[in-house]
Amino acid sequence: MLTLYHRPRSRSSRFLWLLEELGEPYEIKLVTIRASDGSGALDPNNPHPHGKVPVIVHDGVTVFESAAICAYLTDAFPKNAIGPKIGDAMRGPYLSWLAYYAGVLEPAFVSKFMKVEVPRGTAGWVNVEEAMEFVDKALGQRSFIAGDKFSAADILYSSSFALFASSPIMPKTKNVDAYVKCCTARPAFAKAQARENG
Ligand SMILES: N[C@@H](CCC(=O)N[C@@H](CS)C(=O)NCC(=O)O)C(=O)O
Repeated sequence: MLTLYHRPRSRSSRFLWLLEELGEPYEIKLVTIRASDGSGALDPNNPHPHGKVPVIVHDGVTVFESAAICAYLTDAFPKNAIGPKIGDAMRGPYLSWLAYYAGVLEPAFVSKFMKVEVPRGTAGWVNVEEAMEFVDKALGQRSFIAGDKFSAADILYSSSFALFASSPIMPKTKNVDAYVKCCTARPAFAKAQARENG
């Protein structure tokens, strides 16, 4: 049994997309979360340690943090090859890009959103401009973020870039635009949108 704890239009939405890509049966449990405007509330039914989403429970095992959920699910459900297996040359890049998302890219975006300057040499991440220059270069060299094959890492990156498409926070580039269009044209993206509300 595989359960996604989900709040519509939040970071858990991209896991509907991943689950649709995997083609495995799953159930959605809608939960409430605390919103930045002070509304919302912790949900006692949510197993996440901080009451956040996403979190999944698979056969009694709880997994939280987006990058960890990607790695866990693509390892557990390899049928549709959405994540490279151990031994695949793309495995190292895949894990690197998953960790880079959580440890560098999200903190870079949040820093800019919060108008906090990223201290060079002290923070474990860099500013958005430097991170996006790296991402843009990578996407200029290959079709997807970790190689020439679509993976769960692309769900994290393309869904975030789609979200920031009209925001001044994100530097815009042709490579990123084309990448977002290509990833979100996948049938699983549309299927996930249809399940957004549970
Ligand atoms: N690092 C976490 C972030 C999860 C997160 O912050 N989710 C937001 C929704 S977009 C949330 O649940 N916020 C409610 C709260 O912070 O209490 C991940 O990527 O899984």
